[in-house]
Amino acid sequence: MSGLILHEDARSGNCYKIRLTAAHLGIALERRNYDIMKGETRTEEYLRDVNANGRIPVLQDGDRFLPESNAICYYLANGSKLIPDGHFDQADMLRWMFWEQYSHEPNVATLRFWKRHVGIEALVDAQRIQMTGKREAGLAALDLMDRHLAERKFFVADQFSLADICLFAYTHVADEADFDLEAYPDIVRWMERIMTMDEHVGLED
Ligand SMILES: N[C@@H](CCC(=O)N[C@@H](CS)C(=O)NCC(=O)O)C(=O)O
Repeated sequence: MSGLILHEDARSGNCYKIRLTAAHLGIALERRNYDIMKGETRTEEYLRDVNANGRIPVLQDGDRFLPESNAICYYLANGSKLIPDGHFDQADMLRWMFWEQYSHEPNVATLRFWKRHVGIEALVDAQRIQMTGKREAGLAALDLMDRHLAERKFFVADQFSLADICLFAYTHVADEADFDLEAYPDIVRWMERIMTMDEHVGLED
């Protein structure tokens, strides 16, 4: 790995995961910003040269381009302290990262995006219809996390790992989607543990 470039929109939690992983590992990233609200990841050039899927984040390593936030975190952290030893714990870490993408991010992050960036009044009917279901699924995700953390400091193997980083990214800003984090005391304690680590960086740093 050398001369890594992160193609991002700095407001995105998916991009923040990568900066947080890099900070914990002391990896330098050059940052290239795109405004997703202006369709800057949907241009012919971006689709051809960076990501045919039209989204950020993408990590560029030389002439290779890797999309998908959790895959990028895994690439940066492979063989590091952020991945537990043991095949079961490694798979369990991936379990939480897949769960984040299926059960957490599509609900918590999408509601945050609609509220904070699009604006509720600007939503189209198809999005409005989905709001109640996404809120219920977001509440269920936070509840599951809180119950899991009641008996643990971190998600997997009693150590800070990529599972924590990937889940922290959108959980710590869930209040921006009107989720009341005070209702989840074990999530709050877990977030405090993460935010007080020496290597921690914030979403807006
Ligand atoms: N599963 C992908 C999701 C990527 C994604 O949805 N990115 C959003 C911002 S968080 C995006 O690029 N939206 C712009 C667009 O779709 O035009 C990941 O984890 O990286």
